[in-house]
Amino acid sequence: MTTFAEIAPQLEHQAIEVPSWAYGNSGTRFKVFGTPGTPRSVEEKIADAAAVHRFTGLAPRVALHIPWDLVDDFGALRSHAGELGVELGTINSNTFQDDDYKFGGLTHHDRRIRQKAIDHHLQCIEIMGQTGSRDLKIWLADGSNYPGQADILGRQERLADSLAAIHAQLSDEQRLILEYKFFEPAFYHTDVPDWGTALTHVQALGENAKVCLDTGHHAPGTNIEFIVAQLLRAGKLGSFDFNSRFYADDDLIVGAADPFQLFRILFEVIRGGGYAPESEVAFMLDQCHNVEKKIPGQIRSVLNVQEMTARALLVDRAALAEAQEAGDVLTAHEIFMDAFYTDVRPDLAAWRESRGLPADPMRAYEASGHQEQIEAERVGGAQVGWGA
Ligand code: PSV
Ligand code: MN
Ligand code: MN
Repeated sequence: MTTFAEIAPQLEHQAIEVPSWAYGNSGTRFKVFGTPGTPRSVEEKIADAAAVHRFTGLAPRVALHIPWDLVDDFGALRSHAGELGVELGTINSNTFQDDDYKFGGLTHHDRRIRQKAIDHHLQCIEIMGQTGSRDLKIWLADGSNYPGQADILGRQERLADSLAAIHAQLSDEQRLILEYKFFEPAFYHTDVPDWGTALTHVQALGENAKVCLDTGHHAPGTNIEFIVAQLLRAGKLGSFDFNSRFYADDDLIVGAADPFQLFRILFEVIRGGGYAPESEVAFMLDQCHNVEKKIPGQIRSVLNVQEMTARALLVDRAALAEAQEAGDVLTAHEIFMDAFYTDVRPDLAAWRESRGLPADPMRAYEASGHQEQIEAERVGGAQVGWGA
């Protein structure tokens, strides 16, 4: 049995990027509930992300979404982040909130609109230069609602051309990350619905083009850890958008709906080399806190990833391989489950303390008075995300 002391050094390098939009008010198409203390500016969103890092030591970078996080001076925003102890991370493009994109962006049949969508990505690449970001993450809302509405094949051709035009503007150190999603907002066909489509496109682009796996973007019952293994094998797993779901793209706290699935995913990440210190797989969250407080919602999320990573590291891989090769199904399964059922929370608490972090970041945040302070200071928080 592997012990916590043996795996603890591997927890040192864990970094989970948090999304700026997690700190803004979000909701469903039915209602957006305002949360007291919601940031009024991009700077305040970064400050909230920095608070998550202070209490956990796990979240050194914050991802931005453009134009939600558009500011005049990204250099100044970068300095602001640095002063708070975090860095600006992935730049997410957004071609889903403009009337012109009603029938698509990068896939659009109208050259003008397609060029507008390409230009938006070029603007994102410029921003990356100022923020020092490595990754441009592209998720497209493109698709159609009715059979016959759109030329599926023509859209694939145009998508390939548009992606090539964007990719050509990246430096060798920068990456294009293509995110897939099986439906929503389009309900009949989506132009990048699955990992196979995303893989086909990024393979055509080159070495620095990869796939983003958002854990909420699959049909119920999909074996996501299998996709992880495949993408790692192809050298094409660029990043994760972690969240959890009961029904569709629920964007709930990671590990809340199905902790065992999170464990299985992290096991395959580790097994496939995606968690090695030199790995370039980015761990990110893509979540919305509709009814819970946002900073502790993010703290809970990064802690859940850390906890499940520790449990996945505990799998005795040598013993597992032996059982697998002996065809000993039940022993292999038991070894796997033993690690999953191990409560690592006390060991993690002691380990955090030994590194000068709060043993229990959730309680430490509660006791810090930080939430009361931002609730008193910030009145009229900006609504970001889906309604912006
Ligand atoms: C789309 O559902 C998505 O997962 C993409 O990552 C977007 O950038 C994000 O949600 C917005 O919350
Ligand atoms: Mn996502
Ligand atoms: Mn999503």
